[in-house]
Amino acid sequence: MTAIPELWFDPSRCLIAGEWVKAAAGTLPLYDPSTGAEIGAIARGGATEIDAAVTAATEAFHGVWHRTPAVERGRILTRLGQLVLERVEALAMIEARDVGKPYKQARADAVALARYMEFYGGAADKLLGQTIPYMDGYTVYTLREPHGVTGHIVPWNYPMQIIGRSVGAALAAGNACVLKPAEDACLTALAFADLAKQAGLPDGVLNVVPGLGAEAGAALTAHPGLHHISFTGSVATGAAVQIAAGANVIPVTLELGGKSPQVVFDDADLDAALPFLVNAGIQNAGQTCSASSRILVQRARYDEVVEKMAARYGALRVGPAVDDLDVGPLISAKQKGLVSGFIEQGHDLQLAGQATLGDLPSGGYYVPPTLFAGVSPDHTLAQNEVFGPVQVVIPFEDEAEAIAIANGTDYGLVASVWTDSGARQMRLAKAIRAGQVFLNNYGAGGGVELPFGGIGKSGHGREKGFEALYGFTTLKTVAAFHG
Ligand code: TXE
Repeated sequence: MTAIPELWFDPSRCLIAGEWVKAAAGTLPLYDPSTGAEIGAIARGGATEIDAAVTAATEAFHGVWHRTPAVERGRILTRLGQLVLERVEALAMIEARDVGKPYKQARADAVALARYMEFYGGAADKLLGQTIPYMDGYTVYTLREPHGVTGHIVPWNYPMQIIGRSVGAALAAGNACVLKPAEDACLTALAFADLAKQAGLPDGVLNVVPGLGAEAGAALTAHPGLHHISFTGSVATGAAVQIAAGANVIPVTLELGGKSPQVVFDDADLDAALPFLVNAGIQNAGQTCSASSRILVQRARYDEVVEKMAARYGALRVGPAVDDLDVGPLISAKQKGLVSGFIEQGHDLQLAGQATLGDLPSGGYYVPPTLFAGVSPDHTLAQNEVFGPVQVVIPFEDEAEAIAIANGTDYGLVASVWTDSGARQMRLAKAIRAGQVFLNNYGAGGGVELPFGGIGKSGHGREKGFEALYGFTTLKTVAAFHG
């Protein structure tokens, strides 16, 4: 077993009430996706640790955090952002090892985590209420107040970014948090919580309980002491989380992935579009909620787009995270099985392009990035989230058909439109059902300022930007009668 040299804390413990504690059920093995080797152990948190964490958060909320001035909460988050920046290289190395993410992509996540702390640190004291003109003799105003104790269930694909957008906003709004990171990737969550302690976050305001979804995750969602749950993950688990939250009548924010299209019209600037068409599908080995897995191309440019995308696929380099190539391994043997199954389901399609897997560590969770063309919009590969480096190209005739195909899945997270026509850009931006629409780009650099979330099976509620802050508060109306 090779330890991870960058770790400065014991990864086999939970952080509860400011103490690093062992889980009653012991530990779970930790694997390196690049090699499949066991490289350590993480805590197997369960109902006992979750209960202790919710109790600690409740006490910290009432005892200190709720009464900490917004400006001071902001200062702590800003300091935390600074500590994250000072540790960027270490955090990136840990994430690369834990998630199998090529180093530069992991580094970008660490920088984004710092940026979330800067943004929400700066926003903490700008969360304003309103005064409402009302009847003579009254003064009416609204207060934005924290929910109390918020639960955060985070997946393994972008741990640092998702913790940043969710925990960062919740803390800025004055909530105390219980974070359940994914069993496949919890190291940077623990590192972040340790840095938060160093930044001066009072004990118990942020508690981290790693563990299995069915154990720690289910215990958290069912806990009657929670006041809000933020979940990012699969549709099936998200639905279960919503049902559990319903039993306690608390609000949930769900971000459940997508089948996001890029729509390429015949007047598009293809040279500008091409890098985005492919990168948005293979970044993080396709394990991105906002991955673009459907490329819709108008008939006149269809052959050209397929040919150029296929050439890029042929040139993609796949390898261990530390080699920092274009595509790393998938997160787990389970995910490799899922994605390989999807690729097999494309046997009736045109295999337009595929990367070659070279000499790779035999135990690593690699799949070849794969491009299918001539795909009908109702094919299983055009309807279901693959969550691997697999894209389909679908031809269309005109604008009406493009809109119908773009909107023709259960999801609605992100979309982009490539066209020179300003009028068409405006029409498509309105017609496409998605939480974010990009015109002549994809993702806009993932800005922390930009509200993000889905409709349909992609979930509900908004993260990032100020919208997330509103979501982590409850609005109180105060009506004073003074005659
Ligand atoms: O997800 P889960 P998995 C999609 C993607 C992927 C599929 C399966 O399509 O192929 O989901 O991935 C916790 N109560 N996305 O199995 O189960 C779990 O411990 C409470 C898209 O990893 O949803 C982890 O912390 N929590 C997505 C988190 O939920 C539970 C990102 C996600 O796990 C739980 C990840 C339970 N009963 C996967 N069961 C995106 N939107 O980007 C599990 N968890």
